[in-house]
Amino acid sequence: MLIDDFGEVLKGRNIRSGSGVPCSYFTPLVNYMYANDGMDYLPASSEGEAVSIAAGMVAAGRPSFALMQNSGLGNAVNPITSLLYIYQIPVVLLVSHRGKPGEKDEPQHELMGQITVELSKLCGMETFVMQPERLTAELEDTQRRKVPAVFVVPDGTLSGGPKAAPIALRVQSGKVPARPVRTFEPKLGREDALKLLLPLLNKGGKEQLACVSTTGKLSRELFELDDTAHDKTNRFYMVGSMGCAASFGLGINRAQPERPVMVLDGDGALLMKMGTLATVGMAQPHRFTHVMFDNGAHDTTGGQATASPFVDFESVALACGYQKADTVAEPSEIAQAVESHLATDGPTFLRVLVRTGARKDLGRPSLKPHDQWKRFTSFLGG
Ligand SMILES: Cc1ncc(C[n+]2csc(CCOP(=O)(O)OP(=O)(O)O)c2C)c(N)n1
Repeated sequence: MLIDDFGEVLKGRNIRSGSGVPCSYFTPLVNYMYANDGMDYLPASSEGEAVSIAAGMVAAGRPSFALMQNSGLGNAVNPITSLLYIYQIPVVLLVSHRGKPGEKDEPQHELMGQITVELSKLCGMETFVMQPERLTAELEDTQRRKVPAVFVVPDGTLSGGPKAAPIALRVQSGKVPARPVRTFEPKLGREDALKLLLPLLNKGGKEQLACVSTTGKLSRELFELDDTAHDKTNRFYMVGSMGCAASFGLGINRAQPERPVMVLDGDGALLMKMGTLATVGMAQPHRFTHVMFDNGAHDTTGGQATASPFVDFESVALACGYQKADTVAEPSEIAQAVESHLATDGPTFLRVLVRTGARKDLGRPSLKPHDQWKRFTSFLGG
């Protein structure tokens, strides 16, 4: 199928944006996305991140795809099962079929080639082997039913199109000035620190912020603090897909650049998908405040240590292209620091040091994932 024809099919379904980690089978599509005005392609650091970016774009009203090599399907299984599937987010997944049985390919693709279609189905995805003559109808049908779907793309399905512009690689070192060494110690637990943020999260107005909170006890606490009546429509509690809060928030801001997005992350979650800091730095979302609640632990699962105390996140975020980065631990400074980040042209990064531990009677969001999705997309106007 010539890529221009495929592009027309996408446009016909109003799919004009996507993210991904490439496979050579998708070279025509990636080049096409860059060459065509009105199409938006954001390269991702990992396939799971691409899924989550596309999900954020869809949340904000832009039908989107995530493309990947089938070897990357393994990297994306968790966001597919615990984000797309449970919330029923209609992202179109394009998965190449390296190692297709009967075709000669390299040894690393052999097993994944045999299980790609089955694996996709096992992940709860409606799965199609892409056939040009059926594509429009299948896309139309899955979009009408608002379900995620996987299109497995055999070798040679997409062809033609423009050549890629050469990469102009010119890097700078030493961009992050040395900062004075300071030491911080946490005074508050995560829930008490979250409490300080509520007035900022709940500020109404025309440009009310969208808040995406990470998996684990942080989201459970935030929900219990003031959303048990289910009226905080600007919240998205990411109950699974650990590490994907920032990429989801990035997708939202990509689709609605004027919408302020605040991501409430954990140190374990952020470390799991640290490549996302670079993707955020590349994408430069201007209204993007990334707040990491750092307790040096996987607190939710029992307080096991993370590598966070060894990492100077401020420097990492700045080195990745964030415009501002700070660390804060004093209770009297937390809300002010967040407020100042919200007022700054982003992306910005704030590390909030907190103590481990949570209350014993902590519940879980009583809003079902798909109801949460409907509430959030309607807040975003989608
Ligand atoms: C992919 C994946 N691995 C492991 C888990 C189990 N898990 C749930 S929450 C969590 C800890 C998250 O740590 P962090 O982001 O630092 O947040 P905290 O619990 O400390 O607030 C882990 C490991 C998971 N949900 N998903």
